[in-house]
Amino acid sequence: MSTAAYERAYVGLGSNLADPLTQLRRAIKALAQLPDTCLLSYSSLYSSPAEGPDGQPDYLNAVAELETRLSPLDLLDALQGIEDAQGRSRGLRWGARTLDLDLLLWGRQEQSSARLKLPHPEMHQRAFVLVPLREVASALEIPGHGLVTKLLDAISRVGLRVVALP
Ligand code: ROI
Repeated sequence: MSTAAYERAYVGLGSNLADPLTQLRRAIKALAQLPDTCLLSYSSLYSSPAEGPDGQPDYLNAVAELETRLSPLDLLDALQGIEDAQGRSRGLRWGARTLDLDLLLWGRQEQSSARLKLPHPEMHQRAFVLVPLREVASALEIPGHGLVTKLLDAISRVGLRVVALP
């Protein structure tokens, strides 16, 4: 049993293959069952056009708020275990995927290793992350980048719409 303190962590969920609504609902159930971790809340599920390479189906995105005693790397391993269990294949870097779980924030930790960068390096400029994140943590500040609400003022939310409530 770990003696580590609990930290607040945020996970971004995304899917654009194989029935994304089912993928995200399954992933949320799996997050609720992680060891040494409580699922505190999760956002509405948002449909959004794929950012990056053209020609992909729209994504379904959401954010989950956790309290965890897992270290960042143990949590990352656990998230990759959920992705693998839901048939994620690791092909193209920005290709379509059944399930993508991004560790966005782990406490106020800032780190940059080959496997894990915290905060997630693109989160502060992605509406499909910031809009659901604001829903679960309206006063949150991203270390190095500022308040989620302020960041949202600066970016476009075109195409993002709620398709299912939490
Ligand atoms: N675009 C959207 N809208 N949502 C995602 O989750 C997402 N994930 C990705 C890339 C390909 C960058 N585009 C995305 O990995």
